[in-house]
Amino acid sequence: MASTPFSCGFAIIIGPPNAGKSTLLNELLDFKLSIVTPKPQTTRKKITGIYHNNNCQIIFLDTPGIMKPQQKLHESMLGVIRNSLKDADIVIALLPYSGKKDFVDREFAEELFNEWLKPAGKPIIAVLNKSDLVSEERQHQAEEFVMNTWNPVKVLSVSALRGKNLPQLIEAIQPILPLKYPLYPEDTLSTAPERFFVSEIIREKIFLLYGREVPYSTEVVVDEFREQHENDPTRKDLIRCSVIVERDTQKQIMIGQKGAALKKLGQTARKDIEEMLGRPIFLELFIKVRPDWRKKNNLLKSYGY
Ligand SMILES: Nc1nc2c(ncn2[C@@H]2O[C@H](COP(=O)(O)OP(=O)(O)OP(=O)(O)O)[C@@H](O)[C@H]2O)c(=O)[nH]1
Ligand SMILES: [Mg+2]
Repeated sequence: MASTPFSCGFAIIIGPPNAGKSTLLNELLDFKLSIVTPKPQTTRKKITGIYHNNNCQIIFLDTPGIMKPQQKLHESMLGVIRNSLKDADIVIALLPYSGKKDFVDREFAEELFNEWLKPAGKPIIAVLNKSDLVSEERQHQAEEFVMNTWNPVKVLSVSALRGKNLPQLIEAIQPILPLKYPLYPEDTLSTAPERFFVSEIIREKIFLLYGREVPYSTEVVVDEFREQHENDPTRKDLIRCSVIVERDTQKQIMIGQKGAALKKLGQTARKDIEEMLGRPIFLELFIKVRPDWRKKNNLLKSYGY
C-alpha cells in the first residue's frame, strides 16, 4: 500500500449549543481540554486543540454554539465563530440527532449550511452526533437525507460520548488538509495558556453546581497565578480568581448558606485544576458584582471577549 503524504491544517467544529462539540474535541484529543456540561452555551471562546498522528496534524477549533444573540456577550461569541471559520481549512458541521421527523433540527441546519457555510466556501464534513441515541437504520436514512439536502463532502454518524466512528472522522479530514508539514511540535496540545484553562474549569463547575441564570451571569478571571517558590515549604502554586456576577442576589447564591456553596465550588474546581496541572495548588475565589457585565463593551473586552 502506498503511504499517505503528511498533511496539516485547521478544522473548525461548528454547530448549535449542546451538540457535543467540546465532547468531540476532547475525545479526539483523548484529553479533557474543553469544558463540557449538560447546559447549552457552555463554551464562550475559541478552544484550540491539536491532534497528532503519523500522517497528519489537525488543529481543531472548538467554538461556541450558534444561537440568536440576546445580548452583547452573544454577539461576541458569534464573532468568535465567524473568525474561526475564516481560519479554517475544513468545516466539521456538528448536528446532534433529534427525535424529530427530519433526523436533525432542519431549521437550524438550513441556517448553518446556507447562511454560515455557503458564503465561507470551505469543504464541509457533516457529522451527526449522539448516534448512540438512534437506531442504525435511522442513521443510514439520516446520512442519506443530509447528503441529498446539503451536499457536504461527506456525512458521518458518530457518538462523541462513546468515541464511535472517530477514527473514520480523522481519515475523512486527513486528505483535505492543505499543508504538507506540521505547524506545531508533536507534544503541543493547545495554544492557550494554563490560566485560561484554570478559568474554564471554574466556569465548568459553576455550570454544574448552580442552577437557573447564575452560570450564564458568571465570568471567571484569573487575577494572580503565582508558581510555587522553592523556599515555600508547602510547594503549592497560589491561584487567585475573581468570580464575576451581575447582581447582589447572585453573589449570595454563589456564596450560599455559611459559605457552603462557594466552599464546594472551590473544592471541586481545585481538584480538576490540580489534575490538569499535575501539582497541588491553593485556590482562592472572590465573588465580585459587576452589574450587567454581559451588556457592557468595556467589561466584555477586559474579560477577553
Ligand atoms: N448521548 C450523547 N450525549 C452526548 C454526546 N456528545 C455529547 N453529549 C452530551 O451533550 C451535552 C453537551 O455536550 P458539550 O460537549 O458541552 O456540547 P457543546 O456543543 O460543546 O455545547 P456548547 O459549548 O454549550 O455549545 C453533554 O451533556 C454531553 O455529555 C453523544 O455522542 N451522545
Ligand atoms: Mg462546548
